[in-house]
Amino acid sequence: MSHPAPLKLYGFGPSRSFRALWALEEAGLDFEHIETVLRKDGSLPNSAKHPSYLALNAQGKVPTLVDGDKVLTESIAIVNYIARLAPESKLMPTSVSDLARYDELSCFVLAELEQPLWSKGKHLFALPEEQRVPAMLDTAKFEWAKAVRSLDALLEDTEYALGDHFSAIDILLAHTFNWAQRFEFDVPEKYIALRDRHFARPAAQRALASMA
Ligand SMILES: N[C@@H](CCC(=O)N[C@@H](CS)C(=O)NCC(=O)O)C(=O)O
Repeated sequence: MSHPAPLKLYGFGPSRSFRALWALEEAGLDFEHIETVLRKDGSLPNSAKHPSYLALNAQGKVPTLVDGDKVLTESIAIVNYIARLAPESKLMPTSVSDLARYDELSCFVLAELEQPLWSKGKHLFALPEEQRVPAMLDTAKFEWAKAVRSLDALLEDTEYALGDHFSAIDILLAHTFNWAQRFEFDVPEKYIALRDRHFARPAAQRALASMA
Protein backbone atom coordinates (compact mmCIF):
# COMPACT_ATOMS: atom_id res chain seq x y z
CA MET A 1 0.00 0.00 0.00
CA SER A 2 1.35 3.46 -0.79
CA HIS A 3 1.96 5.91 2.01
CA PRO A 4 2.80 9.63 1.46
CA ALA A 5 6.39 9.30 2.76
CA PRO A 6 8.33 6.10 2.00
CA LEU A 7 8.95 4.27 5.28
CA LYS A 8 12.52 3.29 6.10
CA LEU A 9 13.24 0.47 8.52
CA TYR A 10 16.75 0.20 9.93
CA GLY A 11 17.24 -3.35 11.14
CA PHE A 12 19.49 -6.32 11.50
CA GLY A 13 18.79 -10.00 10.82
CA PRO A 14 16.74 -11.89 13.38
CA SER A 15 17.00 -9.15 16.02
CA ARG A 16 13.97 -7.35 17.47
CA SER A 17 13.84 -5.47 14.16
CA PHE A 18 12.31 -8.62 12.65
CA ARG A 19 9.09 -7.78 14.53
CA ALA A 20 8.83 -4.51 12.61
CA LEU A 21 9.85 -6.08 9.29
CA TRP A 22 7.16 -8.74 9.66
CA ALA A 23 4.52 -6.16 10.71
CA LEU A 24 5.35 -4.08 7.61
CA GLU A 25 4.85 -7.15 5.43
CA GLU A 26 1.54 -8.02 7.15
CA ALA A 27 0.40 -4.41 6.75
CA GLY A 28 1.32 -4.37 3.05
CA LEU A 29 3.02 -0.97 3.38
CA ASP A 30 5.78 0.15 1.01
CA PHE A 31 9.09 0.38 2.80
CA GLU A 32 12.83 0.29 2.38
CA HIS A 33 14.79 -2.09 4.61
CA ILE A 34 18.20 -0.74 5.54
CA GLU A 35 20.44 -3.48 6.91
CA THR A 36 22.39 -2.06 9.85
CA VAL A 37 25.30 -3.78 11.55
CA LEU A 38 25.48 -3.96 15.35
CA ARG A 39 28.40 -3.51 17.72
CA LYS A 40 30.78 -2.74 14.87
CA ASP A 41 33.21 0.07 14.30
CA GLY A 42 31.25 3.33 14.13
CA SER A 43 33.20 4.44 11.08
CA LEU A 44 31.37 1.86 8.92
CA PRO A 45 28.60 3.76 7.08
CA ASN A 46 25.99 1.08 7.90
CA SER A 47 27.00 0.70 11.55
CA ALA A 48 24.47 1.34 14.31
CA LYS A 49 27.29 3.27 15.99
CA HIS A 50 27.86 5.60 13.02
CA PRO A 51 27.12 9.25 13.97
CA SER A 52 24.40 9.50 11.30
CA TYR A 53 22.58 6.49 12.83
CA LEU A 54 23.14 7.69 16.41
CA ALA A 55 21.35 10.89 15.38
CA LEU A 56 18.28 8.72 14.71
CA ASN A 57 18.68 6.26 17.58
CA ALA A 58 20.85 7.56 20.42
CA GLN A 59 21.31 4.03 21.84
CA GLY A 60 22.79 2.73 18.58
CA LYS A 61 20.25 -0.09 18.58
CA VAL A 62 17.77 -1.51 16.09
CA PRO A 63 15.05 -1.16 15.02
CA THR A 64 14.44 2.43 13.98
CA LEU A 65 11.58 3.45 11.69
CA VAL A 66 11.70 6.69 9.72
CA ASP A 67 8.50 8.07 8.24
CA GLY A 68 9.20 11.47 6.68
CA ASP A 69 10.41 13.62 9.54
CA LYS A 70 9.12 11.20 12.18
CA VAL A 71 11.75 8.97 13.74
CA LEU A 72 10.58 6.13 15.95
CA THR A 73 12.56 3.70 18.08
CA GLU A 74 11.41 0.77 20.29
CA SER A 75 10.20 -2.31 18.44
CA ILE A 76 6.76 -2.43 20.04
CA ALA A 77 6.08 1.27 19.46
CA ILE A 78 7.11 0.73 15.83
CA VAL A 79 4.86 -2.32 15.43
CA ASN A 80 1.95 -0.36 16.95
CA TYR A 81 2.62 2.60 14.62
CA ILE A 82 2.59 0.27 11.60
CA ALA A 83 -0.65 -1.31 12.86
CA ARG A 84 -2.27 2.14 13.16
CA LEU A 85 -1.10 3.14 9.66
CA ALA A 86 -2.82 0.06 8.24
CA PRO A 87 -5.96 -0.53 10.35
CA GLU A 88 -7.38 -2.91 7.73
CA SER A 89 -4.58 -5.35 8.59
CA LYS A 90 -6.21 -5.74 12.06
CA LEU A 91 -2.79 -6.14 13.64
CA MET A 92 -4.07 -4.13 16.59
CA PRO A 93 -7.59 -4.20 18.06
CA THR A 94 -9.73 -1.10 18.44
CA SER A 95 -12.12 -1.72 21.33
CA VAL A 96 -11.09 -0.55 24.80
CA SER A 97 -11.45 -4.05 26.18
CA ASP A 98 -9.40 -5.75 23.43
CA LEU A 99 -6.77 -3.00 23.60
CA ALA A 100 -6.38 -3.61 27.32
CA ARG A 101 -5.62 -7.27 26.59
CA TYR A 102 -3.27 -6.20 23.76
CA ASP A 103 -1.37 -3.93 26.15
CA GLU A 104 -1.24 -6.63 28.80
CA LEU A 105 0.26 -9.19 26.43
CA SER A 106 2.68 -6.84 24.67
CA CYS A 107 3.96 -5.50 28.02
CA PHE A 108 4.36 -9.08 29.22
CA VAL A 109 6.45 -10.01 26.18
CA LEU A 110 8.66 -6.96 26.63
CA ALA A 111 9.01 -6.89 30.40
CA GLU A 112 8.91 -10.57 31.33
CA LEU A 113 9.37 -12.95 28.42
CA GLU A 114 12.21 -11.33 26.49
CA GLN A 115 13.99 -10.00 29.57
CA PRO A 116 15.85 -13.25 30.44
CA LEU A 117 16.74 -13.73 26.76
CA TRP A 118 18.34 -10.32 26.63
CA SER A 119 20.03 -10.93 30.02
CA LYS A 120 21.71 -13.98 28.51
CA GLY A 121 22.71 -12.02 25.39
CA LYS A 122 24.10 -9.15 27.44
CA HIS A 123 26.12 -11.38 29.76
CA LEU A 124 27.37 -13.57 26.89
CA PHE A 125 28.35 -11.03 24.25
CA ALA A 126 26.64 -7.63 24.31
CA LEU A 127 28.07 -5.99 27.44
CA PRO A 128 31.73 -4.95 27.63
CA GLU A 129 33.62 -8.01 28.87
CA GLU A 130 34.42 -6.55 32.27
CA GLN A 131 30.67 -5.99 32.94
CA ARG A 132 29.61 -9.58 32.18
CA VAL A 133 28.58 -11.80 35.11
CA PRO A 134 28.65 -15.50 34.11
CA ALA A 135 26.27 -16.45 36.98
CA MET A 136 23.58 -14.42 35.22
CA LEU A 137 23.21 -17.21 32.66
CA ASP A 138 21.66 -19.53 35.26
CA THR A 139 19.50 -16.70 36.58
CA ALA A 140 18.25 -16.07 33.03
CA LYS A 141 17.33 -19.75 32.64
CA PHE A 142 15.41 -19.65 35.94
CA GLU A 143 13.59 -16.43 35.01
CA TRP A 144 12.74 -17.75 31.54
CA ALA A 145 11.06 -20.88 32.97
CA LYS A 146 9.08 -18.67 35.37
CA ALA A 147 7.98 -16.31 32.57
CA VAL A 148 6.88 -19.23 30.38
CA ARG A 149 4.78 -20.65 33.23
CA SER A 150 3.16 -17.25 33.71
CA LEU A 151 2.43 -17.03 30.00
CA ASP A 152 0.74 -20.44 30.15
CA ALA A 153 -1.65 -18.94 32.69
CA LEU A 154 -2.15 -15.76 30.67
CA LEU A 155 -2.88 -17.32 27.28
CA GLU A 156 -5.84 -19.42 26.31
CA ASP A 157 -5.33 -22.51 24.20
CA THR A 158 -6.50 -20.86 20.98
CA GLU A 159 -5.00 -20.44 17.53
CA TYR A 160 -4.37 -16.71 17.98
CA ALA A 161 -3.43 -14.82 21.12
CA LEU A 162 -6.17 -12.25 20.64
CA GLY A 163 -9.64 -13.21 19.44
CA ASP A 164 -10.19 -15.08 16.19
CA HIS A 165 -7.52 -13.58 13.95
CA PHE A 166 -3.81 -12.91 13.67
CA SER A 167 -2.50 -9.79 15.44
CA ALA A 168 0.77 -8.13 16.36
CA ILE A 169 0.77 -10.14 19.61
CA ASP A 170 1.26 -13.27 17.50
CA ILE A 171 4.25 -11.56 15.84
CA LEU A 172 5.75 -10.73 19.24
CA LEU A 173 5.22 -14.23 20.62
CA ALA A 174 6.49 -16.08 17.54
CA HIS A 175 9.55 -13.84 17.26
CA THR A 176 10.37 -14.15 20.97
CA PHE A 177 10.07 -17.95 20.99
CA ASN A 178 12.29 -18.11 17.92
CA TRP A 179 14.82 -15.95 19.73
CA ALA A 180 14.59 -18.24 22.80
CA GLN A 181 15.31 -21.30 20.67
CA ARG A 182 18.27 -19.59 18.97
CA PHE A 183 19.66 -18.73 22.41
CA GLU A 184 19.24 -22.35 23.53
CA PHE A 185 16.51 -21.85 26.14
CA ASP A 186 13.99 -24.63 26.81
CA VAL A 187 10.94 -23.85 24.69
CA PRO A 188 7.86 -26.04 25.25
CA GLU A 189 6.67 -27.92 22.18
CA LYS A 190 3.42 -25.95 21.98
CA TYR A 191 5.36 -22.66 21.66
CA ILE A 192 7.63 -24.14 18.97
CA ALA A 193 4.41 -25.10 17.17
CA LEU A 194 3.10 -21.53 17.64
CA ARG A 195 6.32 -20.14 16.12
CA ASP A 196 6.16 -22.57 13.19
CA ARG A 197 2.48 -21.88 12.51
CA HIS A 198 2.91 -18.11 12.41
CA PHE A 199 6.28 -18.21 10.60
CA ALA A 200 4.53 -20.14 7.81
CA ARG A 201 2.43 -17.05 6.96
CA PRO A 202 3.34 -15.53 3.58
CA ALA A 203 4.19 -12.17 5.20
CA ALA A 204 6.56 -13.84 7.68
CA GLN A 205 8.19 -15.79 4.85
CA ARG A 206 8.73 -12.56 2.88
CA ALA A 207 10.25 -10.90 5.94
CA LEU A 208 12.53 -13.91 6.54
CA ALA A 209 13.60 -13.92 2.88
CA SER A 210 14.39 -10.21 2.86
CA MET A 211 16.83 -10.45 5.75
CA ALA A 212 18.64 -13.48 4.36
N1 LIG B 1 13.77 -2.09 23.75
C1 LIG B 1 14.38 -2.00 22.45
C2 LIG B 1 15.64 -2.86 22.46
C3 LIG B 1 16.42 -2.70 21.17
C4 LIG B 1 17.68 -3.57 21.21
O1 LIG B 1 18.29 -3.80 22.27
N2 LIG B 1 18.10 -4.04 20.02
C5 LIG B 1 19.28 -4.88 19.96
C6 LIG B 1 19.08 -5.94 18.87
S1 LIG B 1 17.76 -7.02 19.26
C7 LIG B 1 20.46 -4.02 19.55
O2 LIG B 1 20.33 -3.19 18.67
N3 LIG B 1 21.60 -4.22 20.18
C8 LIG B 1 22.79 -3.51 19.83
C9 LIG B 1 23.61 -3.20 21.03
O3 LIG B 1 23.25 -3.61 22.14
O4 LIG B 1 24.65 -2.54 20.83
C10 LIG B 1 13.39 -2.43 21.37
O5 LIG B 1 12.52 -3.27 21.65
O6 LIG B 1 13.47 -1.93 20.24
